[in-house]
Amino acid sequence: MRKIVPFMVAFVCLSGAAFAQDSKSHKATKPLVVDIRNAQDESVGTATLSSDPGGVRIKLDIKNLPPGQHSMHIHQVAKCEAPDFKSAGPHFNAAGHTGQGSMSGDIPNFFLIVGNDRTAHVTVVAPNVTMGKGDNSLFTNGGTALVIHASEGGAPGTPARIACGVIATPESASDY
Ligand SMILES: [Cu+2]
Repeated sequence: MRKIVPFMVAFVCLSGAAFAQDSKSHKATKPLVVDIRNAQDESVGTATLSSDPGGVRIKLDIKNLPPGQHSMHIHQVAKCEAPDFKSAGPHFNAAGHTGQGSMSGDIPNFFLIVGNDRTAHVTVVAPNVTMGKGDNSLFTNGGTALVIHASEGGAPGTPARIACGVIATPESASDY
């Protein structure tokens, strides 16, 4: 027994050091799970955000949304107030972003397709944003919001906002 204890102490120290180094180098890539809620303030699934070489990867696991094709964007304000989610503000557009006809929070050529079982499981990369520092970070000015709109082809103009998830600055804000 006496011989085992020093060995275990050494092992714990080593693994602790390895963990510290690992978490440091992966700070910006730590996935963030966003709870998405509908106008009745019920959870309709999650979006798992992670850093991607092409921007921010968004893995959607949706349940209980109306079937059909929905547009989805990142909006400016980290506030989702049911039922209309106007609180999320306009599309997120970083200071100085001059993408041709697109805003930072747009996800070009993407529609969320919800099946007849009211679920969707899809991953998409938002190309004009990051989870790091800087103007186009999702965490700039306290965060942003993921907004899902009603099916296309409904009322003219901008389709209503039917679901919203706060992309809040992580508690470890100093990491960003
Ligand atoms: Cu939108």
